[in-house]
Amino acid sequence: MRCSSLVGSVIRYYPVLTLKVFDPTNLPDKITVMSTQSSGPSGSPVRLPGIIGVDHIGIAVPDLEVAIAFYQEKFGFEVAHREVNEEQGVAEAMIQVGPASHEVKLQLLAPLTPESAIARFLDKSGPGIQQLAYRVTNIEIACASVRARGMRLLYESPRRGTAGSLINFIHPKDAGGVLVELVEPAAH
Ligand code: V0V
Repeated sequence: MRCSSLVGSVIRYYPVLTLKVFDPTNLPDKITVMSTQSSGPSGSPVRLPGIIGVDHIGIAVPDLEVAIAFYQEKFGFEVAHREVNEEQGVAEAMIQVGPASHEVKLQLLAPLTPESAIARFLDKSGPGIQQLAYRVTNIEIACASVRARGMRLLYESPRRGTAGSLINFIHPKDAGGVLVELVEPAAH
């Protein structure tokens, strides 16, 4: 096989490998996102780039203080972090379930205004699980891949989430009826 046709075959069948060869400055996530497929050549699933676990489960509550007292009294859970996010229209508390600081947390979300997403959720469904948040290493890359896989994101660009994180959401109608949040924690 001539050299040029060999190179052509490599580019045609191994685009990810080719990028790696010609641009060594690309990080693994950046290479992987070039593959917009959700399954590999052998049919095996390709994980959404950068997902490293469940970050938190968001629970809509009408009153934050009452909800915190409930989780403290009934489960003995500690509050790890509190803040108000005006843009999202929420007062929130991150609840630590066990002793490890990096584990999945509960996020209690109370509405600041009757127009907020949490107020609308409470009106329609009552208190309960409102969202599932996956932690990602790079939100831009994860979002590009979500779009490439045909799922709608709620925001054009990531917005500010808890503790300086960056967040975006996949529409529940595109995510099996679950409001999925992608969260890239702030660098410490
Ligand atoms: C709505 N639907 C849901 C849902 N909310 N399904 C599952 N889980 C939810 N949480 C369904 C709803 O029943 C409808 O289905 C359909 O989706 C369209 O709903 P909609 O009438 O458009 O409802 P809205 O106007 O309440 O909007 C829903 C969305 C809204 C998802 C667009 O909640 C939103 O923008 N959420 C993203 C922002 C957010 O949630 N912020 C608060 C958390 P049918 O009836 O048509 O079948 S802030 C946060 O998490 C922070 C700060 C952080 O983590 O750092």
